[in-house]
Amino acid sequence: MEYWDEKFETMPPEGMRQFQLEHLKKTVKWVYEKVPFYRNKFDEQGIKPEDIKTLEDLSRLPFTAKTDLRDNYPFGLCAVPLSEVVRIHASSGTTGKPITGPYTADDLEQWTECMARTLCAHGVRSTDICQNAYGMGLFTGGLGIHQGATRIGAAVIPISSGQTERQILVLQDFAVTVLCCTPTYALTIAERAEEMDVKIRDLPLRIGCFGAEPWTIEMRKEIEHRLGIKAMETYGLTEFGGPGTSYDCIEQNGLHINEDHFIPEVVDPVTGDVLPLGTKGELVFTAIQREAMPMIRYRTRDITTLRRVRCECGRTLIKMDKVYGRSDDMLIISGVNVFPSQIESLLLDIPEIEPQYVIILRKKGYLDQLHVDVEAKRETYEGGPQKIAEVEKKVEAKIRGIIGLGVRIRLVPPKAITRSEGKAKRVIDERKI
Ligand code: DLL
Repeated sequence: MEYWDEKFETMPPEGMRQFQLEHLKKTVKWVYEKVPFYRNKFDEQGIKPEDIKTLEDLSRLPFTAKTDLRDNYPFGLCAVPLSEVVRIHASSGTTGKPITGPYTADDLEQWTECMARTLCAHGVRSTDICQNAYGMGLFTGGLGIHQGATRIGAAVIPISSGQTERQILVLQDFAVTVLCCTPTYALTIAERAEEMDVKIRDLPLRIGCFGAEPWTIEMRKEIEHRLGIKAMETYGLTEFGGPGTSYDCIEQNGLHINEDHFIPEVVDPVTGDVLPLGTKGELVFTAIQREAMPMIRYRTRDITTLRRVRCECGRTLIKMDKVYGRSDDMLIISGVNVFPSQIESLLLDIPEIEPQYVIILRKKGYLDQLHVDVEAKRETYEGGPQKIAEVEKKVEAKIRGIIGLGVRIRLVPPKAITRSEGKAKRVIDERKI
């Protein structure tokens, strides 16, 4: 078994707790002294840095939320002068202002190491040829992978996302062994290759490094099958430097969190109460080694479960389940809570359709209506209206049976749904709230 940083990746839990406490204390003092926002918030709650004596005291600190970042845009939460900042990334942010991510030189170094750990756990080695099809730019995916793969010594191809035919040409000609992109873009590449009659399964490609959006286990299996690879996953967010916060090991049953950098908690999304390990809730992180913008108890809005389990890979780092969805993506349809991932899991089980779909929510009078447009496989579509109606009924019955909601399925022709090159948009909510 190979680790990138054996000391931390296999550290006994007691040693890790001591390390975390020491760095938590330093970070709380650091932000209290350097960031008026934190000082005011701690003062309001009557907490001084010296009050943090044990790891359990973390729960006494106030939460930080996305709105705090927006209210202090662009650099209000930055703990160092901009002269010490060497890089600034930002999240795309579909609405409002983006979230900024400033880094000092040391922050960049830590991020690079977190990414090297990640890729090493995925099985990437210095002999690999790594096609980096994450968006290169303000988005953290591209440069994060670039730095980590370069640190490992792999040959990196910084192709960025898009231009799918060129991606396929490079995959073939450069004998690429590792593909890095969003899972939905991997699927777009798989599909285009099939149309071009390129058999990616027969190429040297062996590992995928996917992340940046929720995807189900069914989707992972589909990608593994179509590309003939092991589809590994990384999770992260701009607020914590980008990808590399947690990652799959060869076991592929939960993502190890780099907990020497990020202390995780899971809380009840409504009350904010800390939940015990093994319970599903909202993931909260505290960054304990970052200098420029060390977030304290940041509410990620991502829903998962933390598990302290013995992993066959030998890593002792705590694991989080595959992200189930975001609390703000949870759809409340006629009072029923539904995650898009539940619908995706069901759809991917049906052989007559492609894994391309859009969930549309409408209102008729006071009633919510759930519509799902899903692409028919070519054979299904060519089967004619009767075949299409039959499959639509089958999908409707399946969703109704499991989620308990009436749904209107519309099978659309092959290619009718826009393909993703980055993070896919799966939900359109047309209801006026
Ligand atoms: O998406 C960082 C990243 C780049 C992660 C490349 C992995 C690979 P943001 O654009 O700030 O950063 O978006 C962060 O994306 O809060 C999650 O909701 C979602 N997300 C990221 N990774 C995963 C994942 C990057 N593996 C937000 N599974 C996060 C599910 C993910 N959701």
